[in-house]
Amino acid sequence: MGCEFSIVNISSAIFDCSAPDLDSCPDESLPEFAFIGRSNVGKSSLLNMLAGEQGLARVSTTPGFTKLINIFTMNKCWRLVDLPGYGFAHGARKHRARFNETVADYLENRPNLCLVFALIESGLAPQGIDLEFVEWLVRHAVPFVLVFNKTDKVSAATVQTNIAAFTDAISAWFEKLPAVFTCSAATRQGRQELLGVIDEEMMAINATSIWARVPPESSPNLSMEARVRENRKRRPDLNRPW
Ligand SMILES: Nc1nc2c(ncn2[C@@H]2O[C@H](COP(=O)(O)OP(=O)(O)OP(=O)(O)O)[C@@H](O)[C@H]2O)c(=O)[nH]1
Ligand SMILES: [Mg+2]
Repeated sequence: MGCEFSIVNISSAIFDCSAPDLDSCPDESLPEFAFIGRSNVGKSSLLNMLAGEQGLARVSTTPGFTKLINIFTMNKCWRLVDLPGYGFAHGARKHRARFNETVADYLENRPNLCLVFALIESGLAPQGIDLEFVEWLVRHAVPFVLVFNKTDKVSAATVQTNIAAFTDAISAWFEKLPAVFTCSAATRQGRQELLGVIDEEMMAINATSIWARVPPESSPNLSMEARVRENRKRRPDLNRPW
């Protein structure tokens, strides 16, 4: 089906569905890469930038715009998932909505979730809610990389200062820090690097039947869900080599 080859060039990007909850998500046959971060941080814009298609995921200046789990299939063999952001809510529901339960359910229980891109606004000093969310990812053993975005809005020196402060604040939770990327949907900075991460994960998943030491004759039948699970089991410490 072509999935064994490099996926850095995206030749098809298709909207699959908007799911209100985990049960409504499509079948688990394809590996998924999800975007998460505070409302308005730029998740939908980054998805469009990676897919190379403006308007694929809806972008808005209004925080809290993405309210559903929006799923897109790339090259017919892997998916990008645009999740609702955290940290925004109207009026009385303010406290409840700090972290969306649907998102938590997806992140904890989606068996074909490969990797999360945790977006952090690069122009800001570490925010409590982002640190809290990263801690949640660590506690729930969700594999993730940090993506400091909107780098076009501030100087390179400010970006580096904020990244250093953020990684310093979370360093006690890791033996080795998660990989850090910088990007901008406006300048397309970071596109090749993030697609490279996806490429590596896809290659690892395709090789998982070898790691799982299943008899060769049964490996073609190993479900995608099982492959993703094996891949995650194999690197449970988040010490990823990217
Ligand atoms: N300058 C700049 N603006 C950006 C960038 N990425 C996104 N934006 C802007 O930030 C705003 C929010 O972008 P979205 O992509 O909708 O953010 P989101 O995280 O999906 O927001 P929610 O769905 O509300 O959680 C929009 O006005 C975008 O145009 C970027 O890299 N640079
Ligand atoms: Mg959005």
